[in-house]
Amino acid sequence: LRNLEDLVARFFRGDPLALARTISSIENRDPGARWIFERVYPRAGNGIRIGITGPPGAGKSTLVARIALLLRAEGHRVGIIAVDPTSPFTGGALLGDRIRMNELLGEPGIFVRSMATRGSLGGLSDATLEASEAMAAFGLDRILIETVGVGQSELDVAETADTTVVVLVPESGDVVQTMKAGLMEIGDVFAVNKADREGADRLAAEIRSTLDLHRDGGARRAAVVKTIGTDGTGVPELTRAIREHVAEARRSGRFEEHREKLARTRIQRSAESALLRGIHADGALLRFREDLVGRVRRGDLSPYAAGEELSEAIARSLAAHA
Ligand SMILES: Nc1nc2c(ncn2[C@@H]2O[C@H](COP(=O)(O)OP(=O)(O)O)[C@@H](O)[C@H]2O)c(=O)[nH]1
Ligand SMILES: [Mg+2]
Repeated sequence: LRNLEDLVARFFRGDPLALARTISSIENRDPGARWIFERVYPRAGNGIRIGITGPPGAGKSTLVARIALLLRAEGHRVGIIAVDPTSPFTGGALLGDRIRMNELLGEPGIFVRSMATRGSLGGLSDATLEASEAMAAFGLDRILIETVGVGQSELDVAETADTTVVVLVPESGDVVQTMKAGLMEIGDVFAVNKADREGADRLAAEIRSTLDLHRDGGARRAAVVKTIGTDGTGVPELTRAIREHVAEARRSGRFEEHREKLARTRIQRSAESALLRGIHADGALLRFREDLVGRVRRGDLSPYAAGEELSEAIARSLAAHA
């Protein structure tokens, strides 16, 4: 505990090594991680999370690096989390462009971290969200979270980010494929990157008309911005679109609504897993569950009715212990 207290003290004194240690302990699910998180969470409110998702190779990392430098120039302190299941953190290689990455790593006020999705259900892990909260508590007020838009991870990034940027490129296919991948619904801002290549104008127009088609009532259409990550063209406009989305969400109350929804989900999941742990620690409940398994297998009871019986037994057990 002395070591943990020392770590937290260094963390709040602004020592970046303490932030790195904290994130590692969160990622490894160290025994002390929860203790640290309890101290960190109350101060995590001021970090805005910006999710950047899209297919591999679309230029997410390149854009993240550019956005980070712009935000830094505006006076923000920036955290970057790269969630990349394929490449481990290998210094310069992570952001594709070594020079730019080194530029970021040398920049005070920018903190870069990569994380694996290891152990999660293919989505953005709880650890990623907690790491972003540690960064916020550390005083990083803009946190960019890059995730590869495959599987479920893009849905999770939309759940946890305040603003979601979907990065598409002319060669990543048409809007129909993008919709199938679930990316159209989650984008608050769309970047049509590699605008130096043929087809960018057409893709941007297609995205705009698809968004118009699916827009309800007076809702604002998501911004669609053409960018060239490699030379920075369009990145100021992209950064502005992100800022405007955050401001608009704050005005309309959707920002708070979204964060409340996330809090509700986390509380619910935490309570569910505590209850599950409770069952596994309770021999009588486990025996009752095995008895239910037998009855379900014999066809005496449906699995749903058995689930109801088990939950009633849990409730009785909780009441008895209260
Ligand atoms: N032609 C072109 N190449 C780009 C652009 N943006 C990024 N790239 C290149 O695309 C490749 C993949 O970029 P990266 O940022 O690693 O993509 P990520 O997998 O989405 O993170 C790299 O070689 C980049 O230099 C762009 O606007 N135009
Ligand atoms: Mg990348």
